[in-house]
Amino acid sequence: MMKAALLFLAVVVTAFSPLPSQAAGGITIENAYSFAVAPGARSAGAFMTIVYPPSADGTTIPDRLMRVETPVAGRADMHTLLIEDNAMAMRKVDVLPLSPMGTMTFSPQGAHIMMMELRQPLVAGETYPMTLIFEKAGPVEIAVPVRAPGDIPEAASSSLDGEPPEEKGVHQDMMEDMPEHHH
Ligand SMILES: [Cu+2]
Repeated sequence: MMKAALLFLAVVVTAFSPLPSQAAGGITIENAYSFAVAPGARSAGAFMTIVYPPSADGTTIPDRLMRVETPVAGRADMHTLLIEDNAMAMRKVDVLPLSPMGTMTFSPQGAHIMMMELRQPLVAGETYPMTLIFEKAGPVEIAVPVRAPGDIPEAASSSLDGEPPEEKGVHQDMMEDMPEHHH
């Protein structure tokens, strides 16, 4: 009798757990989003927070993001932002080591996932599938909600230390300023 009740409770809890975060191998993806892009756009960014157990000694890399796949784009690259000659520069990286601290945030103002050769417009209110492939944890599948341009999720923007959400992320600015960086 007791066992049956517990089983029922477990099923209910599973059914009502929040949809946007999926876990695999201790990795959870939170607050994933993209901004809507018009038909004909060739590229779009994807942003999210990766949450996982921090390394025990505070220095070891817990895992590494090896690859990102999505059916909506020909390819999905990982970009980091760095200061180069006093200007922000994007750099494509083949592998992204996860911070020992236990969270890693992709944002319009920092590292991000850059989808290239878009196969379809991203429409606000819709979601699209994405798979993040980690070295140890393996593939983590998520559904990425598409938001209106500049509409950064509250939970994500609060982690930017009170910085006001910008109309355009650094990425878009740079795509316009740096012709050689048009993906
Ligand atoms: Cu980029």
